[in-house]
Amino acid sequence: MKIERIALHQIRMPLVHFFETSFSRTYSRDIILVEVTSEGITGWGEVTAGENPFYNEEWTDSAWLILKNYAGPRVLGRELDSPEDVYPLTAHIRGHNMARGGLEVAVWDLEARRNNVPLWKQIGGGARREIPCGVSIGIQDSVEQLLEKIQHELDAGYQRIKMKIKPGWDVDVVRQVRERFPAIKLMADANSAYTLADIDHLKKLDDFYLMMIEQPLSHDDIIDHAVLQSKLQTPICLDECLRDAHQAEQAIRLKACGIINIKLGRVGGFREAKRLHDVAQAAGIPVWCGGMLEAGIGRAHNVALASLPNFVLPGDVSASKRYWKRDIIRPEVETTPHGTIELRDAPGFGYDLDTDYIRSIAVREDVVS
Ligand code: OSB
Ligand code: MG
Repeated sequence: MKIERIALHQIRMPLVHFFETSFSRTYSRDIILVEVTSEGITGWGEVTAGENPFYNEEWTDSAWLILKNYAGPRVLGRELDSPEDVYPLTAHIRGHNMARGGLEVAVWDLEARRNNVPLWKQIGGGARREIPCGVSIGIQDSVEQLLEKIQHELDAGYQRIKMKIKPGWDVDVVRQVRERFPAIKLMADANSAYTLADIDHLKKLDDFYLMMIEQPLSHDDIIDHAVLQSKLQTPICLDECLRDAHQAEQAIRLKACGIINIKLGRVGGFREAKRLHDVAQAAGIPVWCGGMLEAGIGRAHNVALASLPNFVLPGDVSASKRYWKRDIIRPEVETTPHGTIELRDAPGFGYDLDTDYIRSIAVREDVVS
């Protein structure tokens, strides 16, 4: 397949509720959609970079420039044997996995459409027909608000609750959540807000039998996580610091984690996500699919990813309406009453694009040359 055209569309979408992590509060997303065309068939990808370089080094504007000036030109006009070729073609670029990944996943979607198969089948997934779903709940203005939100999501059927923590919003808040909800599957995500100096404080979280604590230490650290894990009963789940399968293999070897969060953008797309999945599976480490407040394309790609065999824990993949008044796909992503998302059998990522709506919320568009 030869990629004949690569178009970039940046859209702006306000969130239904702000989302607060230890690093920032987000009210509105600026998302780049990547459209790739070959022989009249089009594939779509979504770039998961945030609006600021606070989760990792990437943000919407950096991703735009990487796609336009580096990743796009390396793939445009190339004869590809398979979507697997995109990752090595752009590997000369250091970092910027989310920009590279937005293009890579678009080529996978294109290949699935060329073969007239659903994306989950194209990537070798389909181990389950329903994806178990959890929710990620941001830091709130009050504990009462957090408790209400958790109750609301449990009523909707979600299978596990992830709460964001940061210094000043951690042990006491988790204790109150546990008192109110003694039996739920509960976990906490710190987004790198602590250091090894906080070991004694973090050890208090062991009292609340959390499923895991996600990325407590620095965004680029593995070694200190290994030290912390040796002192904690609660499994550590790594997110930010695992950018490829090799780093996951190193983290597993050092016993830095018991669980891994896989995000398509963070690792540069499906090829590396699958490799990371395989490394974890071989080591007996369960994985789950993380989220980056995606619009419909990224959300649908996550559903496909989460159908691989070792995605045995509920992911941060949830219904469109939790994020958007109106999503960019039809139908929107919906959950069953028992907190799952069903795979769809339409070719590619499985949903229709609402192109009129995308056009109406586009803030810039360009083609790679
Ligand atoms: O660390 O998993 C994270 C959102 C933005 C940046 C980082 C993270 C998150 C989430 C939200 O937890 C997951 C989602 O609901 O999309
Ligand atoms: Mg996380």
